Amino acid sequence: MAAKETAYTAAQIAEALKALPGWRHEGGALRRTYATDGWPTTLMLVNAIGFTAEAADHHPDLEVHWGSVSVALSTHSAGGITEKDFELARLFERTALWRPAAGGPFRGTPKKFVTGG
Ligand code: H2B
Repeated sequence: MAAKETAYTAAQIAEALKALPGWRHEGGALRRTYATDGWPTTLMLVNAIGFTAEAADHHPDLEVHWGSVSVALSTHSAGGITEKDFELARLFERTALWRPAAGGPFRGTPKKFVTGG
């Protein structure tokens, strides 16, 4: 089995989570809740997560509410959490929380958009 398919131990997960604030190890999955400013942003976030997950062919479980999206990542085929889950969590962070840099070309949306949750 390739290394990326090997399930991490609880200690390895705890160590890797130090670089992913907002994420936790619970119920056999990596989990994070993103809070949003409401349903339209929630659906855009679901689509952004869905697009990247499909591109990776690695799919999170999602729980969708009016003002939040909860994400749970695990690798079913490995029976645990693997590098695939961490890599996708890092990608979701960049996608969901990205904002234009101050002084750059973009004004950025005036909406509250996605917060850390
Ligand atoms: N997603 C997740 N989260 N875990 C898996 O083991 C998994 C997946 N397996 N997406 C993939 C698809 C597999 O079912 C297909 C056939 O590649």
